[in-house]
Amino acid sequence: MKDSALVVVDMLYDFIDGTMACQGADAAIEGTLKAIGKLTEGTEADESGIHSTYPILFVRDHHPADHCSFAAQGGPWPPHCVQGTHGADVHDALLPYVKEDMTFFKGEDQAREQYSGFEGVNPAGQSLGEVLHLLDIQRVLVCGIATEYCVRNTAEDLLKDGFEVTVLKDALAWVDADGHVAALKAMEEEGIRIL
Ligand code: VGL
Ligand code: ZN
Repeated sequence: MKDSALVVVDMLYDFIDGTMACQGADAAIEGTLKAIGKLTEGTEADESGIHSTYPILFVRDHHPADHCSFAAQGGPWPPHCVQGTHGADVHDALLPYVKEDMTFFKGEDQAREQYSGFEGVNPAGQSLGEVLHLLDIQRVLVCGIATEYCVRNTAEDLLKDGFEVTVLKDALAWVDADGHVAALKAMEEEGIRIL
C-alpha cells in the first residue's frame, strides 16, 4: 500500500449543501471516511491520533468572484467556491486529514475553466501530479465531487500520466444522475477501475 494515495476531489461546502449542492454528497462524505479508515487500518497513529502514512491529497476548486464559469460572465454555473468564502472550504468531517502541502487549488485563473485537479497547485506551487511522482506513487484512488466533471477529469489526467487509477463509486456525488452513470461507464471503458 506504500505506493498508493487517495485523492479527494472538491468535497467543499458549495458542492455539498451550497450553491451547487450535488446528489449523494452526504453518502460521499461517509464513503470517503470509510475509505480513509480502511486505508489507514493497522498504521501507526501520529501525536494527533491520525493514521497518516498513506498520503491523502485534497483538491479544491478555488475561484475568483468573477470567474468565467459563473453565469454572470456567461458560464454554465452559479457562483461557487469563491476564494475566502465558506462554500470553498473542505467539509469539517474531513479536516483532520487535510494538510496544507497536500492541498491543491484549481480554477484560480479568472479566464480559464479547470475541472481537473491534476494541475492544481499547493501553496508551495507544486502540482498534484508532481507531488504524486515525488512520493513515488503508482496507484491512485479517487473520490469526491462531481463524478461527471472534476472527478472524471482528474481521474483521466492521472491515467494519461501513467498512474493506475481507481474511482471509489461509494464516495462520489454528482450534478446529474444520468451523467454520473454515463461518466462511470466511460471511465471504465478508458481503463479506470471502478470499485
Ligand atoms: C466542478 C463544476 C464547476 C466539480 C467544479 O468540482 O466537479 N463542477 N466547478
Ligand atoms: Zn468550479
